[in-house]
Amino acid sequence: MMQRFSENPLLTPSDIVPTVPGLVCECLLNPGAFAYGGRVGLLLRVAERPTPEDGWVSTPVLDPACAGGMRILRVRKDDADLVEGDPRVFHYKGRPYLTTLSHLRLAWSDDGVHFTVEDKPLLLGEGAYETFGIEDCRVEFSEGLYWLTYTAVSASGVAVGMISTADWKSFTRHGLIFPPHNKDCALFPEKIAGAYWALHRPSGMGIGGNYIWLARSPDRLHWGGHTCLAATRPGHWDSERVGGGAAPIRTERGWLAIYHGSDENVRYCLGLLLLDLNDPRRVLARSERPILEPEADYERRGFLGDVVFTNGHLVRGDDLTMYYGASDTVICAARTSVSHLLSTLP
Ligand code: MAN
Repeated sequence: MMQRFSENPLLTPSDIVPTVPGLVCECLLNPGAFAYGGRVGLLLRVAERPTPEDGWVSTPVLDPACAGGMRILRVRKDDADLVEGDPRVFHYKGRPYLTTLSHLRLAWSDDGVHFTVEDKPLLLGEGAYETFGIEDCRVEFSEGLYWLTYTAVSASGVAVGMISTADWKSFTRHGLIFPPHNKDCALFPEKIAGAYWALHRPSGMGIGGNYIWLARSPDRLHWGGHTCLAATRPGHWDSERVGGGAAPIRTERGWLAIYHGSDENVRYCLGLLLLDLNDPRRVLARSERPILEPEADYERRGFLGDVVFTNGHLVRGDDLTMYYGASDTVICAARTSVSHLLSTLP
């Protein structure tokens, strides 16, 4: 259903200059995508960790009290207080930590295929709610500003932060717009029925699950009118968790949203939701089968194998270019048309 670029992967961790000496980029993933000044911009998630040492687990944590604003937590592998999980997380003394620290960095391209990555981070985690980093940023242009919605991670939880910019040089931080546990927040590109709308993904504890929700707001800061749009489907490719991608696309049949879903084997695929144009709380259709699933070698093997995950795309007329993270390690792209995607829905 989608044609992978023959140039894939477009960017890999070796394209990244580490933020500070002693760190290495382990994962390059999940870019937001936008057009600016005639170029294509990607807002990459760069996930770094200290150079691996035999017998040790170590991770960077942002800490304003430390020199350079960062400290390294270093634990012996045989420490009885260490519990390792999947490659992304570990527990130490009963507390969860991420194995990498993420920041957001820009890459630019004239053709949407060949990208040059900036040498320095654009945005680093700031303040008490971003000490474990910032991740998976959606970028939406509306009313003259780019609106960035991203995952803010700290010991207090996983939440959604928002930043706006006009020129990619100065930024306004709006703080957290959804408290923990929440991520995968995408703003709609325009107002509907006089309100701003956002997809987001709270996580239910015990009752409920990792479902896609919709909220509306008078000002993008205060959200209410909550509706659950899509739950996981037992026995399907999206049985364990679902979450929205980039901003839904306006089409003549409705708002077309690309979302990710994973199953009990932590295999991440992509599918579609179609929402009513005038009332996006109404789900008109949903993909039975994925529109993209991990098949290429670079999608099957990596930091977390069997993952395709998107939070950035560009639409020009009927053409859609989707940028995505593959195996939580490299950045790829695939193309299709909006009309073709619509034709796959009932
Ligand atoms: C999950 C994964 C990780 C991410 C954390 C925190 O474990 O998506 O990549 O770092 O959540 O958001």
